[in-house]
Amino acid sequence: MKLRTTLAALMATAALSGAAFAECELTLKSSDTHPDGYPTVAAVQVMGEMIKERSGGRICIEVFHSAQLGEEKDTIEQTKFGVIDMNRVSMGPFNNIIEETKVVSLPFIFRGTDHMHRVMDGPIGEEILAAFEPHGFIGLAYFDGGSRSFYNSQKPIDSIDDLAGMKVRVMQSDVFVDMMSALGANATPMPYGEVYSALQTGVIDGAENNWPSFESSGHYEVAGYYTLNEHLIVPEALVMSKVSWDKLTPEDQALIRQAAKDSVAINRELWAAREKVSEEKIRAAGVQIIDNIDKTPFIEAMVPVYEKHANTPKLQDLVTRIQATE
Ligand code: GTR
Repeated sequence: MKLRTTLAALMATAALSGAAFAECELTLKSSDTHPDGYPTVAAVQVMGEMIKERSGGRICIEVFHSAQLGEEKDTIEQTKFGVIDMNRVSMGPFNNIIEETKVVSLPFIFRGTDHMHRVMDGPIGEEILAAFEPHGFIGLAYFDGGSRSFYNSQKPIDSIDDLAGMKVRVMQSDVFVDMMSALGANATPMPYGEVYSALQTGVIDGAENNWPSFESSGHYEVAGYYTLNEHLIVPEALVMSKVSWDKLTPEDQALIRQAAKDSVAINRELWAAREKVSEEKIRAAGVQIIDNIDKTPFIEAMVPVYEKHANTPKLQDLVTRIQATE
C-alpha cells in the first residue's frame, strides 16, 4: 500500500474512532493482518487496556485489524518510518531485513510449541528481540503462531513427491522460497491478502499455514486438502517503531515493555482455544485432512536451506543453541 493511501486510511479510521480515544494523551496505532477476534488481535487489544489503566488513562492503543493499514511487508516499512507505531507480524517478512529472524523461521528448527516457548522465553528470545533495534524496531514480545502445514486445491499430498511442480504461495521471505525449491515445488511469494483469490483462480495450487489462519482467511473454502506435515513453527513478533519509541519517557517505555510481556500468556491461552475451534470448523466443512505423514524426508530435504541461511558463525551458533535447548 502506498504511503498516501495508508495515511488516508489512518485518518479515516481515526475520525471514526476519535471519540473512543479522545481522552488519551497518546494513541499508538497498531497493525495486524488478522480479523477482529483472532488471538493476536485480541492480545494486543488486552495489552492496550493494561497500558491505558497502568498509565492512568494517558496512553492508549488502537488496533487496526484485518490489514486495514496494509499487507505485512508494507506495514513493516511504515513501522520503520513511524507512520505505524506498533505492529504484530510474523517473523517471516522480517527475514530479509533482520538476519537473526531467519533462524527461528527455519523449517523444523523447533521440535514443537513447548520447545519454541522455552527458546523464545529465554536468553535466545531476548537476543533476537534486541536484534530488531539497529534496524529501526523495538522487539517487544512473541506470540504463538502454531504449526504451519501445506494445503492445496488439487490433491492429497502424502509425500514430497506429490509437491513436485506445484505452485505454492509462501510469505515474502527467501527462506521460504528456498524451502519450497528444496521440496521440488514452485514457490510463489505473495501477500497474505491475495492468497484467497489466487487459490480460487488457480494462480497458485496451494499455500501453507496454521489451523486458525487457514480457517479465518477462508482459504479452506477453496483448498480442500490439508496435510499436517508441520514444517514450520514461526513465532509471531510484536514490535514498535523506534521512531515512536524514542518519543516516550523511559518510564512509559518500561510500562509498554511490561504490558507486552504480560500479554503473552493471554495470547497463548486464546491461541490454544482458537486452534481447536478452527480445526473443528475445517473438519466439519469436509476438508480432507492427511495426518499420517512421514516427516523425515521433509526434514532431510532442508539441509541446503540450513546451509544457505544459517551461513555465518553467529547464525550457526544460534541454530546449535536452539537445537540444544531441552
Ligand atoms: C499467519 C501469520 C500472519 C501472516 C500469515 C501469512 O499465520 O499470523 O502474520 O504471516 O500467516 O502467511 O502471511
